[in-house]
Amino acid sequence: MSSNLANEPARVVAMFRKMLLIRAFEEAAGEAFHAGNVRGSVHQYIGEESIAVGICENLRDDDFLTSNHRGHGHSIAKGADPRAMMLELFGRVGGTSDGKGGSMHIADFSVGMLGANGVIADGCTISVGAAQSIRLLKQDRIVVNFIGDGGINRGPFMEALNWAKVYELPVLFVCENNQIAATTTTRLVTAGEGIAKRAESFGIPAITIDGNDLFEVDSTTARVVAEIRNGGGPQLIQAMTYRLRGHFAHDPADYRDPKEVEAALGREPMVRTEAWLLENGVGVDEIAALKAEVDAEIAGYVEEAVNAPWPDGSLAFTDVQDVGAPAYPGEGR
Ligand SMILES: Cc1ncc(C[n+]2csc(CCOP(=O)(O)OP(=O)(O)O)c2C)c(N)n1
Repeated sequence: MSSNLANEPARVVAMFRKMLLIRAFEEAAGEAFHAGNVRGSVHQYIGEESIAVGICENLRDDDFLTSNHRGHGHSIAKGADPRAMMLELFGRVGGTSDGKGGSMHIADFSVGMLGANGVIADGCTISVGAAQSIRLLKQDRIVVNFIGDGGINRGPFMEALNWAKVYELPVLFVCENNQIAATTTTRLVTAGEGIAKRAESFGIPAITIDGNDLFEVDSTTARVVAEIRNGGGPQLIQAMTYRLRGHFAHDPADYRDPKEVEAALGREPMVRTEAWLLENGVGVDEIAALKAEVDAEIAGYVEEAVNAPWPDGSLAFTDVQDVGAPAYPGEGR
């Protein structure tokens, strides 16, 4: 591991704490799903925490973020409130969208989190639209779009790359390459030489890094974000990683070679970051205290969410776009 971060142990501790918070949130979200408390799917971000944290620690609050179906980690890293997120997963009052969005539609405009998205690759085009607004308003914000390696095979990715480059928009595409899309090995369904080459074919600089190395993610992002903010146009980071759990909480992922999973466990970001901290003067007790603190924090949010009120049914059609959907029986229109 090498980056400026190495000279800033306190910053590493703060980033590690955020990674722990994401991990604890995801474990709790999975348990809540199995307990029947979460409607719909839960896609856990377990094993990829260093990417969200390493990227978002280099953003400003007023920078924008678009995400995908695996968006809890992105949202927490960008500063969304995990308490409100848990309420959202449970569909309760006080959730980020008062319970209407759920796991795949977490959004918090107060921290620039424009939304997770259940439609693969659709965050790409939203990010380009947001970047176009930044350009028109002559601001110096940037937009980060998180996309999976499966998402790069959908049309909106190509469309977004093209538009971003034609208008030299301030967008950072971050492809989290965990090498599998649902249950399909992505390499088997991807033509050409892959993600980075695809971006380069549009004239967009692309770099491939070890996404499980917090230090590499941090140093690369710091450089790339500065270049984009200074008007350098769009760029892409391909962050190599591995999804340690199934595609969603109810997927046992038994289609994977156990040896591959075991090898991945040895490279996982929590263990690596913790090892660095231990080697650099942070005590075992301090780390144990951090873990206990975040576990208690998340447990408190779960308890609150279990007991929180459901939204009033009369609010079902507020804050949602009504484009003339068919009337419900008895609605009288
Ligand atoms: C347009 C569209 N097609 C298919 C799906 C079903 N689907 C949900 S997640 C997923 C795989 C996504 O893989 P990737 O982009 O690599 O992200 P990862 O799950 O690995 O984080 C698919 C095919 C969808 N949600 N949207």
